[in-house]
Amino acid sequence: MSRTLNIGIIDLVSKKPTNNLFARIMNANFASIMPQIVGVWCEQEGHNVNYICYTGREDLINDLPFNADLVFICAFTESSLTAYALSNLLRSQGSITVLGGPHARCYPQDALQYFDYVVGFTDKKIIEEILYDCSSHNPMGLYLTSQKQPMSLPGVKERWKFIEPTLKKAPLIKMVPMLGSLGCPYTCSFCIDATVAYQPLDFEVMKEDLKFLLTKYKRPLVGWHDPNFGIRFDDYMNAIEEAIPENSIDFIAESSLSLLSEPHVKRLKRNGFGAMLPGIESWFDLGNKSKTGSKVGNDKVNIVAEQVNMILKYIPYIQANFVLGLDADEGDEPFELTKKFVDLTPGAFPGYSLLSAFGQASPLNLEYQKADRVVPFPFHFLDNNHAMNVKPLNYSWPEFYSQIIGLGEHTFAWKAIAKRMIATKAFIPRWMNVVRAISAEGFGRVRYNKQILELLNSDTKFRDYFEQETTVLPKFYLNSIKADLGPLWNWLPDGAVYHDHYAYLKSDTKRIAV
Ligand code: B12
Ligand code: SF4
Repeated sequence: MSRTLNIGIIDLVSKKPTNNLFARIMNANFASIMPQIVGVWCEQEGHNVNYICYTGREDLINDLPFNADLVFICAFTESSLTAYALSNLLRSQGSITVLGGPHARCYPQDALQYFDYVVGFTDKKIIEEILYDCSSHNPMGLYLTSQKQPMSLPGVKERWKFIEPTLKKAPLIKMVPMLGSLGCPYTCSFCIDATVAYQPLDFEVMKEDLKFLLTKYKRPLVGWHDPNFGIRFDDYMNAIEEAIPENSIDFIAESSLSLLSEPHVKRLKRNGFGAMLPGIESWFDLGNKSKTGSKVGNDKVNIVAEQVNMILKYIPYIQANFVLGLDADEGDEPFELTKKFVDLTPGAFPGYSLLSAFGQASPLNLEYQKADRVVPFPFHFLDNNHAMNVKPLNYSWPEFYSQIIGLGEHTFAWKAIAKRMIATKAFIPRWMNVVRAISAEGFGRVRYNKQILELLNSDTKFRDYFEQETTVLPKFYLNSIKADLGPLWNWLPDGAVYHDHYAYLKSDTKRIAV
């Protein structure tokens, strides 16, 4: 029997301290599932686990597990610099560090410089290997990944000891994270799951978990983390209907429009689904996932708006997701059509993401790297909003920023906010829409984008960086990282602000050569 280890697990939901209203209400609800699962697996192997979900409200440095032999950190790319600094600090105290999560999947080549282990697809065997080896790998970490996503994962019941303290930090809404499937049968070229096969997890575990939750909360709220919820729609619904009384749990899920026909939506409503997040993405591309086929432009807007309004008759909260800056977009039309969509569907909240090439997330990113269109913005800004790291094909940078500012102003004008309030009948969805519009996501983002446009027009060095004429990072970005990291800035390893934005292309070329 190997020795008992003290294990620390840090889930970085936030990359910095925050007092933002939306973050205070929601961050604890955005905890990831995998760090909790890793906790369960480590305890099953007889180790002691100290789990921390960092929501931006805690004193992170003070709470760090300094006595840990091994620390797992889960980070999105936006929080990777925070993770790098934490790893450096913890290693200086003698801990071995492991990075998992979206950043590790997208940028393993970079992360290996700062961690002892970096993991991709993770099953229990991978964790057992790390627990067994548990040794320093410096200056280059060890990269471990399974061939595919795990076939089964511990459910809510086993993760409860980590879920409960996390949700105690959520003041109003308490959302339990659940997972029913991995991968996706669709192949949207920009998506991390475009090449990951769809697989449902065990429906029996899911049924047990739903029953268990009813013993914990009077009316639980479940947030499904499935990349595309409801692919095997009838199997899912049958399982929910067999497990719990009708409409006894509230559910939130991300699903594609092609799955949200009226009979499906009626069944979702009967089963307590209160919020859906369908991806529309573009008026000129990706018609398969909205089942609009060859219809594009204005025709697609009309069909999709009608469907979204139909869904809103049954489901009180809809977030319609768009990707801005796709290659299929050109001129004013895509933005004008989105404004029209906002007017036609006043009850829906539009979620805008800037086209982002997250390292090796999808094969399309290779094409962007080959075409030399990737701008090496520091990871800290790669959150789909604070930087677009793919040079737009059909817009100059100022044109593009003018368009997204115009769209933001239209979407978050007081008139639009009022129309959204009137069209949203349920209390929490109505106020959630207002909070989102007036905080960082709405007003804040318009303000931020105006600042970027102003700098693009007035500061030559800033513009040169966007135009790939220099790789010298503008002060604007450097100062912002320093401010966000606070005392952790001193622990950020030298050079970590920069990364090789061709790493995926280089590793792919090497793979082909081998
Ligand atoms: C569910 C989801 C959410 C949920 C839940 C987030 C959460 N904390 O888990 C919500 C809606 C809150 C969300 C928010 C955001 N998301 Co999101 N989200 C997803 C989605 C659809 C599924 C991810 C998932 O849980 N899959 C199931 C898990 C089990 O599988 P997996 O992620 O592949 O993880 C495997 C391995 O990576 C590993 N692993 C994962 N975590 C860990 C942790 C440890 C310690 C270890 C050892 C291993 C490990 O094990 C898993 C099994 O093999 C993905 C897209 C997709 N199709 O995958 C985007 C995705 C992860 N999100 C993304 C982004 C950008 C965001 C936001 C920044 C968007 C925004 N601007 O607000 C925020 C950030 C939120 C935050 N900081 O917590 C990007 C991340 C890219 C990146 N490199 O950072 C993705 C990939 C989508 C995209 N744009 O391409 N998201
Ligand atoms: S439908 Fe969603 S999860 Fe599936 S490939 Fe497209 S974007 Fe990714």
